[in-house]
Amino acid sequence: MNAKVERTEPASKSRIAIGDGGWTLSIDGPAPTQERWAETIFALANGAIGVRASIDELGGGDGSTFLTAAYEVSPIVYHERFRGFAETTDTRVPVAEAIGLDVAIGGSAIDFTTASAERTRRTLDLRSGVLTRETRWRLADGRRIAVRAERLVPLDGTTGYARRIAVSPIGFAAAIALTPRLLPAPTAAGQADDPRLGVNLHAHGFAPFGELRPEMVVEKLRGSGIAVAATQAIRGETQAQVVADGSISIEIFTGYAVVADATDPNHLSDIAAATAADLADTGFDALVDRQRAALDAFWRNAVVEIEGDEAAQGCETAATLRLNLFHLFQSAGRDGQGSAAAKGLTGQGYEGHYFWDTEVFMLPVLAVSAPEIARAMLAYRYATLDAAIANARALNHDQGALYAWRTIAGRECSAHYPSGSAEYHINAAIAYAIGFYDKATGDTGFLVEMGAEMLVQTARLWIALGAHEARTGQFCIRGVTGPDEYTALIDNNWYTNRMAQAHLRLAAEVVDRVAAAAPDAWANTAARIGYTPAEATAWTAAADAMRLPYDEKLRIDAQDDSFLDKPRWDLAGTPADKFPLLLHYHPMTLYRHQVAKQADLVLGLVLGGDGIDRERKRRAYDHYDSVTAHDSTLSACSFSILASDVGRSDEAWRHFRSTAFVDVDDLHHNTDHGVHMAAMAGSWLAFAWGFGGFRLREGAPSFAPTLPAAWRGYGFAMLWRGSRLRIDVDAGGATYRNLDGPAVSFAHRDQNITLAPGETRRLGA
Ligand code: IFM
Repeated sequence: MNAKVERTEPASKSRIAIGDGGWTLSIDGPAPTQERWAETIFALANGAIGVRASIDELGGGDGSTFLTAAYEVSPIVYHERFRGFAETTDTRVPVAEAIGLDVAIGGSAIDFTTASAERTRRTLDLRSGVLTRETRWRLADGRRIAVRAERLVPLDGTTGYARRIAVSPIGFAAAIALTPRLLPAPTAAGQADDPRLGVNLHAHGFAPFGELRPEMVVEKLRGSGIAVAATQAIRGETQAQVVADGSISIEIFTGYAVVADATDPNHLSDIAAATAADLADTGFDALVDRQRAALDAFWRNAVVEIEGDEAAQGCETAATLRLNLFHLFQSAGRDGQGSAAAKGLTGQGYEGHYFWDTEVFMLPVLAVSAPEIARAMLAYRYATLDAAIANARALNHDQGALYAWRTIAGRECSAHYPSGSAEYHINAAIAYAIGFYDKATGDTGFLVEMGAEMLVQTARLWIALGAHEARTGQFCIRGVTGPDEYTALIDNNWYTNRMAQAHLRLAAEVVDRVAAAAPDAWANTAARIGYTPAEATAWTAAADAMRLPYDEKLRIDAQDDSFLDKPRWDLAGTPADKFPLLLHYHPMTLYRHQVAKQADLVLGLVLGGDGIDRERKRRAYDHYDSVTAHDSTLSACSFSILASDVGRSDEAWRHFRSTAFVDVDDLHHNTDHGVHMAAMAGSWLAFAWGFGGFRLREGAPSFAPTLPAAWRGYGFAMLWRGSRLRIDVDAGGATYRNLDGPAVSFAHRDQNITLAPGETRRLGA
């Protein structure tokens, strides 16, 4: 075990209080230094817009609002630019701020920066999706007012949000006026010394677009040409004579419009105004009802129940897992034009980019809880397939597609290719997600329309990149970087090769299946992309001969051809303040050592561990745990899942908590940049895949549940090909229920089970 670097110390001491049986979460305060953390944790989104939980009265000007479709494109400035380097980067920048509220009492505007918040409580209700904040202010003149602000972002993907704000003078009567504030977009955060944040946009960013108009902000990004308009509609009287302890309440509806290559600012304003007006016509209460219905549907599939002893705070864990799922559900794109970014829509971290996180960690969770969203995420990748083909050509591959390591619009945005463009495993991640989605939904229509073509183009890349070695005949993939970003440009990364192997087999299988299911459609696609059956033969041959390095001396699978020969980094002797290593050591220093940033081989054994016996996995687990810094939040969940698999239950629990509480406890000290979506999704994977032992075996679900010592029982559910399967685990065994939908088949350990609609089966431990 590598306790020295384990993230268990919360940076945030302001704990979250749980209510309503684990369905509401509240933050009191917090201390001013934790304000950015609280804003992130309770950010609301709907895949098209994200709004941080900023305080309305203080609000505006610090980057609270993001739109999926609003991103800047700016040049990457290199001192030495070589051929094929990424030329520009996309940056999701904060847009015009409508979050602020001016309050005037007796005609004088209140300056809330001189007031003190005696009490602030934010409460997020996971069933209604409403964030409520109550603040009691002591004003500079000693009088007190109470503010209650409710907020929701409609989950249907509207580019807008709704608020209801009530202000009460405590113990005095007064004329009160409320004026919603609307500010131009603030400047995006610069990168400084932390590569996990944004870039310096220099001369880029928003500029006014069209004539200035009251109550409307219209701006255009100088680089991308994307324009954004924002406006508000109000319901209720904005001024009133309020009796002592009475209140004035208004509803504010903010609408945005975002248009690429806009030429007419008035058109943009009209769209924003219509969005705000639509929301206002519906009204806050009706929006809450709709929101509740959308969330009810999600929670029916995304069940998390934990029966825990008090010491383990079972309820707290369940609520945290639900919060993580809530973020995942609300952040993912619904329209096929965007997906789920590493930070969702909650902050400026990683420039709002999409990485492999989306397909390996997030999508499998949504495929079994909100499959229509998973489909939309794959549709986004399909929409950027041409950019992936262009990217492959830029890297001198004469066939196939290589998805960008990090991107918004599809172009490669990574300026540091050793831990960027060299991470070819992103192609396998997308293929894996297609395969998982297909198995979970049986949506052959998706394969016909998009999936098969994506698989073909991405499979071709492995053939362009790798080769059968003359001496051994093995298919080798050289000069790539695996998930571990402290080891770069190596040969035969086990994870990459294993995933590529599965990818090549999947592509061959899907092409056959689609050709049989939709011969005409497939004939058209095949002709358009120049596919020939000889390609599938080559894919299968490459998969069969794939090199998967193994160390005979240590009797473990090797991360790559050279990793195990390098000197080990002294993790235990590295001072705690030198983590994450990436902020303190030159990358080349790290590359020369046997030290992993994150799960690499271990993730390979989770996703591609079929046919590898438990003892061999256990030896690998022990070795790689001892050389992993866990400097990426993507690491802990894979370690937890493999630890469960190999019977290291204490370790499974420890890593589970590191992934589950990553943002709630700010374990990596940067939740203010945005939540860690992969780790949040990973917490459910560590729960259902780890403790529940879920895996795909020959295309069907299989479970091997274990019970963490701290709990009396737990339950989860998944949608599988239209059936809602619920699994409850306790010390005596597991109960499986087919809650609704057709008969469903799965394995419980080695036993094959089919449950008829409505059937329940209890199976021993
Ligand atoms: O995709 C990850 C990568 O694996 C590690 N660095 C952060 C990226 C975004 O989460």
